[in-house]
Amino acid sequence: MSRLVIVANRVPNPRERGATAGGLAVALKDAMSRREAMWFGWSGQTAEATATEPSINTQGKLTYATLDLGREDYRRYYQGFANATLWPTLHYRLGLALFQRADYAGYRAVNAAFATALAPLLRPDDLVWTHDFHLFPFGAELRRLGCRQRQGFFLHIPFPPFGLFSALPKAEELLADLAAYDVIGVQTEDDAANLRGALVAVGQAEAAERVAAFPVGIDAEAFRKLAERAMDRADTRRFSQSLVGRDLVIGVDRLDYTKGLPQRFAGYAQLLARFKAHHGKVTYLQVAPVSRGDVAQYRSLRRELDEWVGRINGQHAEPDWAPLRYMTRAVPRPTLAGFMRIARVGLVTPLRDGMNLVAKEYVAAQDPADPGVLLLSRFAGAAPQLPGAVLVNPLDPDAIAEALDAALSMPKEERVARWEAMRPAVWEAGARAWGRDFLAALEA
Ligand code: ADQ
Repeated sequence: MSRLVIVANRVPNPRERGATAGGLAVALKDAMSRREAMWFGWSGQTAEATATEPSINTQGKLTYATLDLGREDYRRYYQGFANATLWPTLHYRLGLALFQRADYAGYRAVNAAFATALAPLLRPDDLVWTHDFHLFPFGAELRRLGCRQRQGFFLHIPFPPFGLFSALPKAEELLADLAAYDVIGVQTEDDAANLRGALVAVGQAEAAERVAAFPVGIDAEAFRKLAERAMDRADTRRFSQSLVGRDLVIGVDRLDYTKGLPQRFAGYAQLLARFKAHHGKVTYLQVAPVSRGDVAQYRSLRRELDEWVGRINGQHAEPDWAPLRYMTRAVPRPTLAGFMRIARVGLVTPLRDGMNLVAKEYVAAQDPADPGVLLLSRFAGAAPQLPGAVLVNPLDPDAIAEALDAALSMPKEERVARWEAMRPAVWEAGARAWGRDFLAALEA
């Protein structure tokens, strides 16, 4: 079996165990545990200048090869072009996208520097699998250095229609770079159609034929066990007791403007204002660890959410009941799994999301005999895969309130039927199937 080389912006630190917020690390674990593998990318550290030689750390069959980023490169490539230009654009939020040529130059320079650092470590029959929007040009940079290995690319976030993407200066260059990859994977059929359309529009019809959808899944059985075992944990029991019989609604997201949190809070406020039956009977816990806290839009979102929390609790709380509990810390996975199992409603309302693994984790965590209801944005990549979810338009707080009312009042029979309808997709289209299918396409 040939070695698998995973290239991603961020390589997890093998010495750091415990809570990681971020879908990529979760989804790749399985693909890498099965063969000899190397994980190459940024160390997460900054230095005076971007390193030219990776530091190498081998643990059994897995080698970590990481580079520190220079501070200026970090600002231009990571904070700038990746997070302030591509992230909003690919999530259909052109109004939030900032474009600066110097950022784009930094983005290209880091992609080139990464390729120069990886090339000497490659063996002729390696499979190189590059991930996500940070690294569109990476494959083309490797080709420029004469690397002939099979190369795959997977985009974890949405790809919008060409009319929107083409507003991005340098859109054509980025699309042309994708032609270097032998397989180009995206999450959904909609993303695939959009990306094919864009490639055809810029004269890359041949590359368009290499685009296919590979929806990311989770290790559902492992998450189910985690959730079941969590019922015996002290933190789960303490939390459960603190609810004193009230129904729990749970939200778990990185604190990001794509996740629809202000609209979600507005929807919950509408529920409390319009559906008095739930007054004093429901608790909503939102866990939203701060992410990209050094990017301006994320700081203003955080302030906006702080205000919402104060307003909702200020208006609706009773001395012995706070309708909304809000945490901006990461929570360890076992604790999170237990909280999801206790929750009567999983509230997952991103404005756009490549896939959204939290939706699948919520389904996996449920007790089959008495499952909760998944309330899901129709704009999450997971929506077409989860037919038992209650689908909502995440931009419409009234609709969120009505869906919450319906979910909280739903009889057990319907909850069980809906959960059963989602079980096959969550278990069978899991993390393992995703890695296997993508690698099979890459090896073909
Ligand atoms: P993310 O935008 O990070 O991922 P998501 O798919 O929901 O979103 O994955 C987040 C992961 O981090 C989940 O496993 C979740 O449990 C965990 N997590 C979230 N909040 C947490 C918290 N407070 N504490 C601890 N863990 C937390 C990107 C794309 C997604 C795509 C994934 C995978 O944006 O659309 O599904 O990659 O491809």
